[in-house]
Amino acid sequence: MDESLAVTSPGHGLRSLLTGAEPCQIMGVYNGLSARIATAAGFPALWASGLCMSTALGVRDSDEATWSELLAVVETMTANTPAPVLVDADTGYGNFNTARRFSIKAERVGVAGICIEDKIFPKMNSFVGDDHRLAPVGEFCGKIAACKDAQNDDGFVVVARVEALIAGRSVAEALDRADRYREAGADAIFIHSRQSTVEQIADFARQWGGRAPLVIAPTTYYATSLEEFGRLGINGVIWANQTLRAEVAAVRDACSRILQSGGVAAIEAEITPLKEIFALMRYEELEAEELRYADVGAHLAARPVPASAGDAL
Ligand code: SPV
Ligand code: MG
Repeated sequence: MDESLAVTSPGHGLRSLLTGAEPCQIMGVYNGLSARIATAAGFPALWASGLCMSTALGVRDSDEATWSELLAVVETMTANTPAPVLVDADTGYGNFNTARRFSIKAERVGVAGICIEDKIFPKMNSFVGDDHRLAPVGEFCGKIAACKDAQNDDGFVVVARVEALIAGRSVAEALDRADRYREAGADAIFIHSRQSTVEQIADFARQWGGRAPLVIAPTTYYATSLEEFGRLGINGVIWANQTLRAEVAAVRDACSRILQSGGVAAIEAEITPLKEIFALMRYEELEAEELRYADVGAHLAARPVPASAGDAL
């Protein structure tokens, strides 16, 4: 990556975060509200999680939602954050052509980049079952090249996600695939593992040796510190699904307590006050703008219309 690129677009913003001195924390979100909350909390970049968006749409993370349904959700995120959004593109929804169409449309809705994984469509979430078939290397390299060729902004980021370790293959195969994807044009590599410790990722990262920025999602090896990830040469850490899981826990608890007690008194002090919701959504901006445009409108309406007005019609 070219570190000298100015931060002039979401893609350039993400590039500079992925080439910083510390690993960048990328928060998983799934709608406009969660994007807004994560941004307000201070996360510099967001992950539009396929698992979380699918779950929030009431479908499974096995390409049950169409890519246009998902991009409609992603658009509500980019409308609610100035932070760069990296969107989970699953396998690219078919061949090189569907992948590049997704990529083009994702760029149009304002994302910083896409992350495309080397599995077969329809893919299954990496934590479900053991049937994770990998795409042929050449076919996946073609998808990466097609997405790179189709980008409009030179900062747009294409992350190649290596699922070899999820599929039970060796670190050597994961490294080989990652390097070929880098040569095909990938700007960064997402190496995924579902082991409960960091060893497998550490082994990969040491041998990778910084050939391109490395991104991980430590969902199962969550006990490792950010500092340790930094020492291993990891550039981006995606907290992929914790927001959704926090929401499920909180909403489930509220629903059960309201039903059991036949009222909301017991939880009122624990849930977010409406005034905080209004502040989060910047209702005060709407109020101020309403007054401003009433003034502008009144001023324009009071102006005398020049005698010639309308002659040209
Ligand atoms: C997602 O958040 O949709 C991901 C990450 O792809 S994972 O669920 O860990 O596969
Ligand atoms: Mg996903």
